Amino acid sequence: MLRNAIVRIPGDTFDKGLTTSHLGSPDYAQALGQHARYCAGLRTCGLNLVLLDADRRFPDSTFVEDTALLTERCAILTRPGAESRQGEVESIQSCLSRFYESIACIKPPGTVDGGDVCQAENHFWIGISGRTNEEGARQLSAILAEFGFTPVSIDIRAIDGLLHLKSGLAYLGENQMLAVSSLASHEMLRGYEIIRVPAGEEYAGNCVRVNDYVLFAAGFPVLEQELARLGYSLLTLDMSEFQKMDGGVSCLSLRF
Ligand code: CIR
Repeated sequence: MLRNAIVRIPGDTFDKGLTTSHLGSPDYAQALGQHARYCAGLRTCGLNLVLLDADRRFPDSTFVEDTALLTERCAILTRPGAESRQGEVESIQSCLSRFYESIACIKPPGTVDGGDVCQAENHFWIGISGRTNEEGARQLSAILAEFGFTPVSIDIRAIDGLLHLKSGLAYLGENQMLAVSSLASHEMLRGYEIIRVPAGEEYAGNCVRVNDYVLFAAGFPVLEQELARLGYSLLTLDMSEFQKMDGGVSCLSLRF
């Protein structure tokens, strides 16, 4: 059962963040509205929110997921792979000290983005990507193993279109994994029931199960209907302005 989420309001420099999407510049007022509705969605899932102020020094800082990994047994501060994002971690650290007695951290030269870490119960997949390097994955695995989890790394650098592992992979609970086609047949998913993201709806593969609901990006009707048919209760959110900055539903919060 998840109880809390940390979120950060986008700053007015949001459009200066990193992106590869070629979808145009985000509209700030619209992004604020979408963020507020995202927060309302988390509350509907039963979470208490820690709402951090906008930090205009860091354009990507609304994507808080990348700055930490929070589990029921431990908290780990990451070290984001993009240099422009490394300063985001400091304020997350002070926020986490309210919830966790001891906090581990990824040390140089390791880098990890939280978006590369996918948890299914006691198991973790760590994507080695353009952001998370082998040393970061090694450090993170060692910490997770110490707390009794089973971590494995998967190299996604050769897979087109995946910024992070969770750009194309989500654990929905009850042994069901949602995966884009480039990951769906991977041997690391053996033993799981795979729901394939339909071609053309890859962006919606980044969704997130929060207690009784799945937060899901609006505008991807085939996958939306399939998940509804499987019995999931979807909270559908307009994410257009975050998509322009390569961010998905999971990226906007740290849930624990
Ligand atoms: C970045 O490139 O770092 C941000 N513009 C988007 C981060 C998205 N985060 C995520 O997928 N976990």
